[in-house]
Amino acid sequence: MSVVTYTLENEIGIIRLNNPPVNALSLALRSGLEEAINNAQDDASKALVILCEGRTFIAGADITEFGKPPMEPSLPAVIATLEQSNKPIVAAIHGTALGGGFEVALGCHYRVALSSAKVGLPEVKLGLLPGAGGTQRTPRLAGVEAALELMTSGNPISSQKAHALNLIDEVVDTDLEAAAIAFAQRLITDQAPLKRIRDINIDPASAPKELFDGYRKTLARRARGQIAPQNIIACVEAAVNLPMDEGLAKERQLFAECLTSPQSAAMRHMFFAEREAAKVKGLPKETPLRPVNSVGIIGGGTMGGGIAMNFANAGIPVTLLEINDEALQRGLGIIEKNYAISAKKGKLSDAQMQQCLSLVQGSTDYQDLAEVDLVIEAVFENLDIKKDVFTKLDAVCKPGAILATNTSYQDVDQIAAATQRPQDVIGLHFFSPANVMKLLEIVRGEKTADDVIATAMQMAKTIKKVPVLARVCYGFIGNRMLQPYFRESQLLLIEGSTPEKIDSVMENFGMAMGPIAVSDLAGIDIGYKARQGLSAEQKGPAKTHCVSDALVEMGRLGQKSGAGFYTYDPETRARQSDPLVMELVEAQAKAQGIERREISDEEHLNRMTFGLINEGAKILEEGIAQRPGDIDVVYIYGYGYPVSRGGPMHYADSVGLKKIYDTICQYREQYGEVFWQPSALLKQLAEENKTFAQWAQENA
Ligand code: 3H9
Repeated sequence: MSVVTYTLENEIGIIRLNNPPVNALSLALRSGLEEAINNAQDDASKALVILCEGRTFIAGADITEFGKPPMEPSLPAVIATLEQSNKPIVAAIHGTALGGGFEVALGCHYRVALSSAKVGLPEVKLGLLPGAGGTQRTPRLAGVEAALELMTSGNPISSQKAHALNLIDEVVDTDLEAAAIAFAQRLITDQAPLKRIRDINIDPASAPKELFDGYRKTLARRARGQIAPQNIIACVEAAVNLPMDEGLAKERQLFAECLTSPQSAAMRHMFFAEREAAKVKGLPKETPLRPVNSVGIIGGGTMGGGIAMNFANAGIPVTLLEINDEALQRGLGIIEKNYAISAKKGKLSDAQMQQCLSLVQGSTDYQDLAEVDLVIEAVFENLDIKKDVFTKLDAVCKPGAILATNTSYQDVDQIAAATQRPQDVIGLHFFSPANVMKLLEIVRGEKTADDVIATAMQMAKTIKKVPVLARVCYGFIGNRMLQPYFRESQLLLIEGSTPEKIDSVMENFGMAMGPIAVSDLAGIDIGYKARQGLSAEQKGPAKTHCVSDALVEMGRLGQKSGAGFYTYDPETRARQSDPLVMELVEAQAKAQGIERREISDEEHLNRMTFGLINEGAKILEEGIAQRPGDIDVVYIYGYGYPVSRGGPMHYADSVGLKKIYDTICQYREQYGEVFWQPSALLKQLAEENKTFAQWAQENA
């Protein structure tokens, strides 16, 4: 079937695009569209309408084509053909008109959209800029500031908002096709002029230099180290100061710079990795799903409350269970407070807040969970307590209910064994704050049923989470990998570094926060408490935890006590260095017989990032994660890893696995096997000169 068809109906030429699933601008679509426009110039049509079949208008350039040799006609050339048409062209937009798709619409002379449609230029999220005239045409229609906002945020806007910004000419509630045809008919009747956006001039007074400077500064902070946002600003500046064709040339040049950058490769990798992660190997697409129309949550603490909010936000009623009335009221109070903060920030209306709150009911009686479809346990992180909760759930919950644990470390199989229905038990590991963080690790136990896994993956989408499937091991994917990362940060500290140095190396790399600052945020006492009762062997070498232990024993627990590795301003929570900490580090180093030395930035970076990678490779070889891309998704959505690096495993591929393996072997010689044991998979791939991405393809 052809991806582009053309019909002539009463003087209107209708061009239909049909390239499932999202009408991406593949070579076939570009050529077909160009040909249809060219042919229509000489036929009896007086106006043209571009319509899309399926669920959406064009969702953009075909991202799978990037990185391959370009194929003619290019998208800018097709859009030039559209714009130069001597007959008016109307774009009829439903679903989403994104990126190159919206640029096609901007190349048309008019745009009609359904009220449910969204338009946007999300290229920045792929490390790109709108490269088919979007940076030049958007500010001409919507003004410079709105265009900068649209393109540097990458967030789509509603058709109503786009209408208010002149980006859409007419918004209709139903029957888009009829409305677009009627619009075209009116153009013919009125002999309306061809409205070419290129003919609009931008008033330079609307775009003072300070506006661009302000954006440059803000984005340098918000999107640290990223090229695309800065290049977008340069393109919009060109739109103001240069004639259209020169502006387009500038856009081409800066688009090419982005496209060939490792940043864009990393972000495009993430786009596909996120979608791939939602798929479960070996599970047929048609696996039946269990209903999730009501949810019970056990534990009304920060975690349980946050989880409850996700379901209430999705319109699913929640019963929140606490041990007694006092704890319950406290839990419900926290939820109310969180909603009030969101409402104050304008993220939801008062009516929406009331609607969400009405969906959360409290209870102190397990019997109230008898009829719910899904229960999520979010109680204290202790195996015996969790097992006890599951035994109780097993006694009251209806057959077929999914019983989930939010544990971060505990053995899901042991928890499942506390019930008579281990096939219904699964791990749903939310990340704190659970109403904000996008990641959801879904942990399948040995006996978890396929339909429970499939339902959990689907449910994650319903509550707007990014799901990643894991198997059972201590810490699953994300927290297990943290161990060598934090271990190396502590070793670097005692061997010669400082908290500031360690954090700045990782923050310059792009991490949202360095490991030492994260330890302070999480609370240093957590690890300390976990170590109590362990044998010396279980605790591991003293030099990995002696500084933390000493800090806790001084009452420095991290941010919550106002001091940890850093001290914290009580008002702003800004961190400050504390000479006392360095005195303590030096004393501990002495006690451990360590001669502190100068450590290069490169060694800092490699020891911490290679620690993550080596553990990630072990997770793959053990089958804990399905794919390297899944690990990348975990780190980017759950641990503040920079998206422009594509996650630890993509970063590993960009560095080269042989280099990483050789360096780890050298660390093993230097620091001992107790810290560095190279993964067998890493060794194999290094020897075969392969990447994790190649391995993933071979094992798809
Ligand atoms: C661009 O346009 C550059 C230009 O400015 C300049 C050029 C010179 N290409 O997300 P879903 C696949 S850059 C190829 O699950 P949804 C996707 O991988 C582009 N494939 O559905 C998935 O495949 P699979 C700017 C694409 O309903 C399937 O379609 N545009 C593309 O949840 C379904 O996707 C964007 O960045 C694509 N462009 O969401 C928009 N888009 O089934 C990117 C999707 O094998 N797309 N696929 O896993 C989206 O944001 C969402 O896909 C969309 C639908 C909102 C459209």
